[in-house]
Parts: sequence; C-alpha cells; structure tokens
Amino acid sequence: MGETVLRATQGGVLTLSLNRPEVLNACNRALLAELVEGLAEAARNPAVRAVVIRGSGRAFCSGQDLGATVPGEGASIADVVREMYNPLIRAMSELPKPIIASVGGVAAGAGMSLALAADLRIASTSARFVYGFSGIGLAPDSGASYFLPRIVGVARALEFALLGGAVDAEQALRLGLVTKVVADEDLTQETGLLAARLAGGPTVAFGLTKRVIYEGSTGALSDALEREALYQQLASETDDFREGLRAFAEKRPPQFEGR
Ligand code: T3D
Repeated sequence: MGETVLRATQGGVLTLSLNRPEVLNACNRALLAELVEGLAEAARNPAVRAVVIRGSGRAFCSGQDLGATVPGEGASIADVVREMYNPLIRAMSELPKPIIASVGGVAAGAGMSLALAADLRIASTSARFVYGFSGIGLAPDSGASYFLPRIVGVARALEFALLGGAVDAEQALRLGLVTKVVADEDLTQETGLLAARLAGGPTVAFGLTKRVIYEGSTGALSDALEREALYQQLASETDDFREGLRAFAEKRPPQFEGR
C-alpha cells in the first residue's frame, strides 16, 4: 500500500484512510488503485472481518481530482470511469464483509459515491454530502445512480442531482443517508465501536446478507425468494449459526468466530 491510502488493521477491522488532505482527499489513479488493493487484502485475509474507509484531515473525499481532469485530453471520461472507479465500486459491493464509511467533513462527487457504496455510513457534525457532478456539468458515476435512489428514494435522488444538492449531517440523518451523527471529536471512537460490533458478528452470514440484499434490491420477488433460500442454506452451514442457536438456547450473547 502506498502513500495515498494508509492501511491499519486492529481487532479484525481494516481501516483504509484516504491520504491526500491537501486536496481534500481527491481521487487520483494511485488512490483508487490503492483502495482496490486494500479491499482485495480484506477479501483475502480471514482475520479482517470489517472495513472502515475514512479521510485524513478535514474532509472525507472531494471526488475526482479535478487537477488531473482535462476534457478532451488523454483517456475518455468513460474509460476513466470504467478503469478507475468501477472496479472500486464493484469491489466494495462484492466484498463479503461489511464496509463502513466514516464521514467527517465533505464528501463530494465521486467521494459521495464512495460513501454511498459503503454498507453503513457514520457521520460527524462537520459532514457535508455534496452531489457535485452537475456542478461541473457531469452526470452521476461511481455507483451514485444506483445507490442514491435506493438509499433516499427516486424523488430525493433527483432533487440532489438536478438541484445540485448538498446536505449537512443532520439532514443526512433525516434522509437515512447516515446511520448516526456524532461530534467531530468522537468520530474515530464511535466508528471503532461500530466496526468492532461488525467484526464480532457472523462474518459469513454478513457476507451473504450483503449479497442477498444488494441482489434482492433489483429483479423479481420470485428470484429474490429463491436467492434467499440458497444463501440462507450457506449461512446455516457455518459454525457461527450453530453458535447462534446454542447461545439462544443458553440465554447468553453469541461468540461469533467468523466461519
Ligand atoms: O475524470 C473525471 O472527471 C470523471 C469523474 C468524475 C467524478 C467526480 O467526482 S465529479 C466531482 C468532482 N468534485 C468536485 O466537483 C468537488 C470540487 N471541490 C469543491 O467543490 C470544494 O473544494 C468542496 C465543496 C469539496 C470543499 O470546499 P471548501 O471550501 O471546504 O475547500 P476548498 O478551499 O475548495 O478546497 C481546499 C483545497 O482542496 C483547494 O486547494 P488549495 O486552493 O488550498 O490549493 C482545492 O482546490 C482542493 N480541492 C478540493 N476539491 C478538489 C481539490 N483539488 C482537486 N480536485 C478536487 N476534487
């Protein structure tokens, strides 16, 4: 892992810190590639049971590095999106472990998309979600068109997109964009508590839960019901499921091992 994404593992949680604070953690090729690499490590390493993505400094992420974007020069934007952003968003949704976006300060453009593609979002009072794309004459990318309407509804998504919306932390909470808002000075600790809770969960079942929910949010009900049956079977074959049943019978909290 290079300098643009810092990586730290503790207690089953891999924390990936975007590390270009001088440009509010804007995404360049290196940063996006290092995020993908970090997620690949999370997928490979059984000791990692939850992932946190956060920003260094006063922002979460300001989206595409506009200093590196020159219309008409180099690769087409479609290719930039395909090669740089889409692999990251796919890797996030396919990772069979929960991902938290810990948002302090601004999340703009593809930075907002990055937060939306996480499974949970926690924000501090300084958080600001800025749609951003229309501000520079672009349409949404990096999964924003997929996740935003699913999280806030089609009407709110269009409001964001067409009116160039920005929402603060409290509005984000009301919209269901974030799970929780905490004081800026508590963000690291509160994120740690949430991540520890996820890392102590039934990892296999959590992975299947992610899949079934993302896949179930499109397509027909009959497909969703059959997919649920298949994934539930896989979850039921884990030690964690057996431990869950034992703990229930013994009236104590379960001790999940992630297998
Ligand atoms: O190839 C492609 O373009 C396709 C992909 C597109 C996906 C996208 O993400 S499109 C959306 C891109 N992002 C934006 O449009 C956001 C641009 N930034 C802003 O609007 C503002 O900076 C913020 C609202 C995010 C924050 O405002 P503020 O007032 O808190 O900070 P600031 O003073 O504007 O920024 C601080 C520094 O960061 C500043 O540099 P300086 O003057 O101190 O040297 C600023 O230029 C730099 N910075 C902020 N955002 C970016 C950036 N530098 C490069 N790229 C950025 N996205």
